Amino acid sequence: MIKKIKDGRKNVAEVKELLDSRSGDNLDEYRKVAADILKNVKINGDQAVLDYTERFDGMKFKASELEVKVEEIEKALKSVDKDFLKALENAAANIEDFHSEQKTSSWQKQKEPGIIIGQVCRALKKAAVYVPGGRAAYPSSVLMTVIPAKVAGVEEIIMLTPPDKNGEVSDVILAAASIAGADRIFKVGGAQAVAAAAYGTETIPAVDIIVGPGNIYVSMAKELVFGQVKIDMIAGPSEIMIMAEKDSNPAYIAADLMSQAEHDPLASSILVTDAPELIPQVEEELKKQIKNMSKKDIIEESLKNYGLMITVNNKEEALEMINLVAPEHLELAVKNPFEILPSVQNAGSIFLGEYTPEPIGDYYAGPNHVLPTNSTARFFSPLSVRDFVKYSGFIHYSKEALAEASEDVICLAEGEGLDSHANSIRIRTEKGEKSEQ
Ligand code: HSO
Ligand code: ZN
Repeated sequence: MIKKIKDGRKNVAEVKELLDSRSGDNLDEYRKVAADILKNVKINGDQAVLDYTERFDGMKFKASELEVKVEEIEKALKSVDKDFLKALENAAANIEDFHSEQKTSSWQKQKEPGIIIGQVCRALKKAAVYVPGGRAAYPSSVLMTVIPAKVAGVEEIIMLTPPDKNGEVSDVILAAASIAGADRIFKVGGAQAVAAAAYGTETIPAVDIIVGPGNIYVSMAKELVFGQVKIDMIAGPSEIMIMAEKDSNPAYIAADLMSQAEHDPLASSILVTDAPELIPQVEEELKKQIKNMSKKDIIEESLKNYGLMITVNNKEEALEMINLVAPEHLELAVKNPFEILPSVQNAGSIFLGEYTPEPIGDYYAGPNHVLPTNSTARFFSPLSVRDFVKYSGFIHYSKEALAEASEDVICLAEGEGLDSHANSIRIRTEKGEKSEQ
């Protein structure tokens, strides 16, 4: 049911091949569809958004119906189960606490007499958070995308999400948006939502950044508007990699492999261990536990296609495999996880110890669950407050300090053949004037 690789280190190519095989689709077709939608919305604004909403979501809205009304949010907050609401609030508090630590601030220093340098940090003015419709509409993702923007100090946070068959947004999504602090919510999905937020329409404001996961058209549209606005990252299907040893609990490992497999038939769940005897035990557990799962079919398909159990000779080799895969989620299901942590170079989010299963991070602990996938944890980070701020450097020189630096600057400017640059320094400094002769 799940593919096994013995001596993973010698068979790295096989592991790589399996990972790469997930992005088999030719994306050009999707990209073209998204590009057409972007162009139409850019030219025709609301009208194009309304046309696509009718075509793709089956809703014939007027422009004034695109925005969710305050009464709809109030109704949602009343109808959502009280325990669920409380759990959302508790999760939101943990997420806010974690992200508050990421706050980055402005600084300045007097480098020498007459020279002050520094950096100002400013929150982006407007952000859009995309929330997919249907089964992938997770209230937890609303918290994970809105709260970092809020902590950063973004002035206006809008949420974009497709309407359901009745022209509504689910109560739990509205409740999560309200708890997280979204300012406005629009019933628009797909590439047309990305287009509206990137270019602005009569009803939907243009923003500075668009974040959040979406389907392939949303991803393509985000890629295409990059530069016009900032985007976070292109998130792929979920991934989990678990490092386990002789005494690790096979029942926990099986449960956690399934926890990500249930997201998507394209999700990838990988076990790496230096204890070969663990593999049949985990398989046994998978067989036992999968029977009771409502998403059994998705789990089976995902494990069959992109599941992997890799044996290695020791922990060093396990770490080599981990750093090669660069998984979105990494569980260190070992006795001394903090000893392993310094050797992990590539992973989106790391879960230490057998009582730290991945779902505690998906929902609750505080770190973000919008994470780099497809091995991009080599260079990308989780969504954070830093995505919603930007920096400007600043400089102040006194007359004397400029005179002191002038010789070097004039030399560099002339070296680049930029006379007017040199002149701008020279005109202010005696030294500069002298060096002209
Ligand atoms: N594990 C997903 C996030 C999520 N899980 C949302 C449950 N709800 C990201 O890879
Ligand atoms: Zn999850």
